[in-house]
Amino acid sequence: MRRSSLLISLVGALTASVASGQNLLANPDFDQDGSGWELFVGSGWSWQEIDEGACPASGSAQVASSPDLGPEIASLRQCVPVALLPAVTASVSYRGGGSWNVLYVIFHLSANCSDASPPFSGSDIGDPSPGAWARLEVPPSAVPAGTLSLEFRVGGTYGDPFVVEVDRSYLGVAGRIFAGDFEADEEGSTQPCRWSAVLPEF
Ligand SMILES: [Ca+2]
Repeated sequence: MRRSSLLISLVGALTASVASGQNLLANPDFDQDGSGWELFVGSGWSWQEIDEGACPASGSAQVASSPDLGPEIASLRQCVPVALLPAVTASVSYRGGGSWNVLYVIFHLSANCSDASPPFSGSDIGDPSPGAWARLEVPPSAVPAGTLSLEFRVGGTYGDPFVVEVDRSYLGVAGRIFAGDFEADEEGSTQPCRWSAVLPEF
């Protein structure tokens, strides 16, 4: 086997564990709690029984802002250890928010998103959406060599205190395929809340 063919085979084998439409985030739909997520900047955050698609078996997160070197900022994040990903894309739904709201995917050379000055892969910025859910979409970006973790960070900024709600997050190699999973309520009963929806990405 030629060296280039061997290298391609090895890379293929090491990335084969991540399907192209697989969501790499834990608890991306906030179905029953806020596990897997942490506050980055803000006065606090909580899980709430309000779902972006009114699914009774799922909820969302609510993040309250706090002053950060001047403006009010609210930001929720999740760190995902990765290896040898060729590219990544991300999206999330939000409601409310500040004067501008943003989704970042941040590359880290450490495995726990602890780099002091990591390069930003990409971002999407949205206006305040007080009455309806809106969506932020980060286009596919190549993952630099040496990246060991990805930080998914969503939030907003405003001059006055504000609250932003977050739901239906996605981080993957290719675009999102399904609008949701089979959400399960507290009794374990699954509810296919979004399987009749038409996906706007297609
Ligand atoms: Ca949800």
